Amino acid sequence: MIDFYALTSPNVQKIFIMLEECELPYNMKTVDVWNGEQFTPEFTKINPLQKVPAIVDSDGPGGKPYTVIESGAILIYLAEKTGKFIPHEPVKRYDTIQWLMVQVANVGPMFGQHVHFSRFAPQPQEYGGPRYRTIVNKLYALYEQRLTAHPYVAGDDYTIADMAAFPWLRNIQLLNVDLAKWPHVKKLVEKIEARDAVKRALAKVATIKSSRDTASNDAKDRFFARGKYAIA
Ligand SMILES: N[C@@H](CCC(=O)N[C@@H](CS)C(=O)NCC(=O)O)C(=O)O
Repeated sequence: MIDFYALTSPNVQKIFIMLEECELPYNMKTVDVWNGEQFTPEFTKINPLQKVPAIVDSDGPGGKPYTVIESGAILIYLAEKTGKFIPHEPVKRYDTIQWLMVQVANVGPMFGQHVHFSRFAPQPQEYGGPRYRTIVNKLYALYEQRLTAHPYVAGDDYTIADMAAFPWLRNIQLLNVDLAKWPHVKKLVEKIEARDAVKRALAKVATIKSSRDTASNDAKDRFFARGKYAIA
């Protein structure tokens, strides 16, 4: 059985999708990051980075419990555990891994900064605003170009590279992006949204209540590492 430490964010959605695609049984354990539950000693033992997602697989390597943090590492772990959604043929496998890395090293952090500076930071953001908007647009352009030549992010097959990119690429309301500008990205998003496992995953996410809009100012300061929580 897999204990899955979760909430609603795109990085967590990737893991819901993979678990549902692989039909792996799991216990969902929500961590209310908007109210500081990621900072408890119990959760910090599971993930010293104090972020979701994280999983604890009771049937890990050698049949022993094993903990995995970081959405990209969790996707690779589950793909190798099940032999699914990561091709065996070397070129296809490395194509999958490198496009997964493009997502975790660029899309996740930069889209996250864009959301922060456009939605949560004091306005107007004359420096951070245009900087992260530009980076987001350049990343959409990269995926658009890639998907003009290939049906899926890593090539011919639906892989963990798609599952990683999809929750961010479809997050158009939060990002304030018009997908009409990126027709091949739009096509991929629609294709993945139509999958039964993805529908099940998104339905699970929809059952989780986020405290984003109700968290206290102090909890938000801690979440955003600002005010009295800033470290000089
Ligand atoms: N690189 C990590 C990022 C995870 C992440 O940013 N998680 C957010 C979800 S909202 C979180 O737990 N934030 C809590 C915090 O930063 O205190 C991954 O891809 O798993």
